[in-house]
Amino acid sequence: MAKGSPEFVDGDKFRNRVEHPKMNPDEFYGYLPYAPHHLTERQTPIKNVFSLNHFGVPIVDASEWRLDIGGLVDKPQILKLDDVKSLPKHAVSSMHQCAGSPLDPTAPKRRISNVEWAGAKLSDLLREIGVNEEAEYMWSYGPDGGVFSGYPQDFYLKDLPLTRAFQDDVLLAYELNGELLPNRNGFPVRLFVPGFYGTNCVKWICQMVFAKERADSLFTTNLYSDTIKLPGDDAIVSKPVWDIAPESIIVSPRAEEHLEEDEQTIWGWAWGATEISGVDVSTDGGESWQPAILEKRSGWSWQRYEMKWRPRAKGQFSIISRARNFDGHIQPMDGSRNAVHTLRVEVV
Ligand SMILES: Nc1nc2c(c(=O)[nH]1)N[C@H]1C(S)=C(S)[C@@H](COP(=O)(O)O)O[C@H]1N2
Ligand SMILES: [Mo]
Repeated sequence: MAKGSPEFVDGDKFRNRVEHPKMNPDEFYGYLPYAPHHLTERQTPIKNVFSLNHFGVPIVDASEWRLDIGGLVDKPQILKLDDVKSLPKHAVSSMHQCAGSPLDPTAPKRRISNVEWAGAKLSDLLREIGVNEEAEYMWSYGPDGGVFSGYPQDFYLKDLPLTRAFQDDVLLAYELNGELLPNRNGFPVRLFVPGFYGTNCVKWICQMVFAKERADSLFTTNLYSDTIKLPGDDAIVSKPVWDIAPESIIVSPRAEEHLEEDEQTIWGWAWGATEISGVDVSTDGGESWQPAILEKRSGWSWQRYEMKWRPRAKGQFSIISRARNFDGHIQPMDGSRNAVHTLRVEVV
């Protein structure tokens, strides 16, 4: 029996197994329709919102969609779409970011969008179902299965600490930028956890289980689990890929752009699980840095920064942006998913 398959968990936690929906496509599907210089708008239009699907895209009929809730709760139940829509509707504008390939977790991929999600607050539902005190985690299941990197899986399973799940900005979202979710973004209902990497935001969510322990499955404790070494300690510990690390991109100029020798505006976006406190920009490949002007964070949205720059000569320049947060965490130069964004331009 494969870990991460529903049989791996107590049978009585799974009263109503959802059949696998049909998938189109029925294999890994990445939709990455932009380059950094296209991200000029504060709200990313749906056509430019990236999408990542380990097994493909389930096509779920809204009238047949069910959310089976069980485990350590007072009132296990099966919800329909109308039940979710009958809860007060709440919108959250937020950064949305993929953590990158779980097979190459230190490679920066810059799969990002800044969008508005709307739906029910998960916390409203959690209060209604009466989550028991001993529960520590919420396991979320997507109905999509298949083979990922050689591992067969029946479901896409993730877990969330309940301390996070109870915060009232976590959504069972059914709208993206004011429209119904596109299939690839989780129609009809997906989880959205602002400040957590996209991998945690289970799409087409069909089952939630409340448990004392973490879910031991392919996408929880195997993949999307960073190994880190604590300072002054030889032990290697693993850390789930939850909070988004501080990061920034350069929107303008674009890579390989030819610039005039007069004043330029270098600008872009910065974000993280907590507010970004500063962005520094280098125009000489990291030898020197100047602070950019940075707006304050509003909600969970990305923050715009800009810096004026007057090139003093013709030739090639390497531009880098580097964000940091109030805890002093700063983007590394390389070797990490949130490594700095660097590009070259030519002053002519
Ligand atoms: N059920 C399910 N949920 C999923 C995934 C998936 O493959 N299956 N991919 C995750 C990953 S890795 C990311 S980055 C986000 C992408 O969300 P989006 O396609 O709406 O941008 O969905 C997450 N939720
Ligand atoms: Mo992702």
